[in-house]
Amino acid sequence: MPALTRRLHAITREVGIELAGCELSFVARSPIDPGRAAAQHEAYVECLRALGCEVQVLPPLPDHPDAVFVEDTAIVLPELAVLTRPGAPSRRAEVATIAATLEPYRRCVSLQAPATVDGGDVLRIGQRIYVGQSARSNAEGVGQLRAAVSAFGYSVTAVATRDCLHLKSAVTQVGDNRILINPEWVDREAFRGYELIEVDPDEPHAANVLRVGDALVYPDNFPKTRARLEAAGAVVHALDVSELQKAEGAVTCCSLVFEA
Ligand code: CIR
Repeated sequence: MPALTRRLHAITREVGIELAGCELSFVARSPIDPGRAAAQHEAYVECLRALGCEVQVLPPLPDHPDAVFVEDTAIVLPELAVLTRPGAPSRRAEVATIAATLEPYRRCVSLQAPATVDGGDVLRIGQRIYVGQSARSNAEGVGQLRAAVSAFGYSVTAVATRDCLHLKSAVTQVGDNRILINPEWVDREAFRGYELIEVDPDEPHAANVLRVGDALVYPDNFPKTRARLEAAGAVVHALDVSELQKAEGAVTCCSLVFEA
């Protein structure tokens, strides 16, 4: 029998000129150079391509400074895509263009008011889906997401977060049964059964990793936590995303990666 080949598709969106007008919650506003951010984003796209993704790059969305952070607009599962209702009202109009982009690949269902969910709050590990109860994602959002996906065998669990924007600011998957976590921002107990790697205490923002296949795409400004990942055998592709970090973005938020 021929081996099955996994074709990974990644949806991204170019950085808009208005990035400096982004939403900010836990990061102090500082000057953002959109040209520099765009160059960093291009390197990110190239990294995804080098890791085997077919990358679709959408044009910037005028009047939507945060639209580069496409992760927040959808949860893409093998069986369907759930279009979110982002917690920040300024971001809700981003969803329609992502819906149109996803429709060739997945049946799409939409969360409805009063539900709010940001994709950054949704961590899927196999059939388990964890949803951060942050300022962006509410209990109604958890309920509607559960109703949409439980028929496919997924469990959906709400997880409290603190002092950070999203659940995936605090914890991401870095191996089949391994996660990287900042225990100051989310309780370890919520992830019992997984092997935990903790961020270095000097690098609280270091828990956000994008896993593509077995490779990890990772900001280049967390060397101490990176050393912990590499000591555990991880292959890390480090990128300068410093300008996107000023907009409270990181590496998972700039793409929707799924099997096409
Ligand atoms: C926001 O506050 O919505 C954006 N400035 C940053 C969103 C980052 N999204 C993510 O990490 N999933």
